[in-house]
Amino acid sequence: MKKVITYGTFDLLHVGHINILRRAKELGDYLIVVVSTDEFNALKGKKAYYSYEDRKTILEAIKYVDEVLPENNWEQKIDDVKNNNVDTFVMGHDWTGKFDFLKDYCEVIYLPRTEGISTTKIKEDLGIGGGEEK
Ligand code: C2G
Repeated sequence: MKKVITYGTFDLLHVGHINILRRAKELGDYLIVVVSTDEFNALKGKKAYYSYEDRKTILEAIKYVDEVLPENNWEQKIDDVKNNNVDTFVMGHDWTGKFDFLKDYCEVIYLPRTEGISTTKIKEDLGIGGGEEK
């Protein structure tokens, strides 16, 4: 069974998130999504609208997603890959190069982002104030 892993905040779920989750799942048989806790988001300078628990519940309802784990820090990726026997790591190309250190442990693939949508854009368009989110 080919296992794929990806990371993110996945706040205010939108089609850009769905596109990368679908494409990540297409690369294997089992997709693990490691979603940022509220505490880790604070480290990322982000404040998600939905709590970690709600973002986890929403992700678990997506047919492409097989398992959701918490992302607590920047340092856990190697352990996550090893402990879950992951074959492929996937992120949007805004992260290109940033996780190449994982190439010693698994395949690393950066996929094009979906243009024209982001959590920040949603907040700004709604006049909620975007700012820190991509
Ligand atoms: N994404 C995308 N297209 C968009 C918006 C987001 O493909 N229009 C992708 C991002 O590239 C990322 C994933 O969706 O791979 C989740 O995006 P975010 O929730 O913004 O996650 P991020 O803040 O990039 O956190 O350790 C890694 C971090 O947790 C990644």
